[in-house]
Amino acid sequence: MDAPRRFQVLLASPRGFCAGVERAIETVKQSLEEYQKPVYVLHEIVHNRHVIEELRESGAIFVEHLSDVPQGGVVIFSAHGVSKAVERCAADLNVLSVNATCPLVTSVHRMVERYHAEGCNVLIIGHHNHPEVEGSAGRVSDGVQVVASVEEAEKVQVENPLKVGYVTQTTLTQSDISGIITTLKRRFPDIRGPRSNICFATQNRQDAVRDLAERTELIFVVGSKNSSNSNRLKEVAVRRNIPAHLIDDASDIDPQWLEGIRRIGITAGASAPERLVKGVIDWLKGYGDVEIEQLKGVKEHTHFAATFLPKKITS
Ligand code: 10D
Ligand code: SF4
Repeated sequence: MDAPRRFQVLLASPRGFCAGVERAIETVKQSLEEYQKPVYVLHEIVHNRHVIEELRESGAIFVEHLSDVPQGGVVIFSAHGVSKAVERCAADLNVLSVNATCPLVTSVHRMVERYHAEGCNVLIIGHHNHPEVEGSAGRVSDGVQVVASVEEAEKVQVENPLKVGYVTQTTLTQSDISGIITTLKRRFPDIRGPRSNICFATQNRQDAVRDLAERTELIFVVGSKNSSNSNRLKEVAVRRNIPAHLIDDASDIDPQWLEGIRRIGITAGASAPERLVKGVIDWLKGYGDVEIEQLKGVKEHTHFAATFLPKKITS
């Protein structure tokens, strides 16, 4: 008979929900209590399948178009933020909008608006078609382009090379953006922009995975496939030559991944609930003895109060 398997499981710290995600989910929950159901949410409130399923069961209706919200209805804008056109359209359609955009994304919006008001072309370093990038680009009417790679940074054309500003998506890695920023600075020496807009929560979770990768042979990143920050956590591990898998929950685990593995690291993206991490640990317990160690990491104290809910539309 085979000897029982033993796993040492190391948990990254910090991991899971960030302050912006907690606030966004709380905003949906409060809205469900405050307004007559149903409450509509434009786009997934955060990019996590389990969070969406849970809120859907509580009465939230997720839509991709404002035209799917009935007149007089309530619509919540997701944590990733929206364009000015979406805000205007909601007002025109006479729907009550509740803004669950993370305040750190809103500060990127303000930066885009300021550069534009000062006559700059604005370059948004980030992923094409990601809702945060689309929302940031849509804060101004023109003069914005998305730059997703060094190749795109080499080719991008601006009206006046002396008047250019850039911002970045909040959930990238420093190594994703450094080559792009270097290229832009070489081409447009007067370009203005921050070191990055990568947020503290994204950075802390990446630093924690680096720590995890030093001590483990395999890493599970709990998070959904459309979650940018969760994908970046997997990349951080893979770049350190540690096999890593992005899993929605324990049911995604292929037991073959565990062949010859003793030390397993677990982390979770900023939109992944902690109960899913517990589910992975419980699943591993079904495979052998599990010894758990919680790594020490940066403590996060940031809390964003939930969105102020406007009064119901009565007419
Ligand atoms: O895809 P993502 O990482 O931007 O979003 P997710 O909903 O997974 O996590 C929260 C991050 C936000 C809202 C972007 F700031
Ligand atoms: Fe806000 Fe950062 Fe969380 Fe995005 S990952 S919601 S920017 S705190």
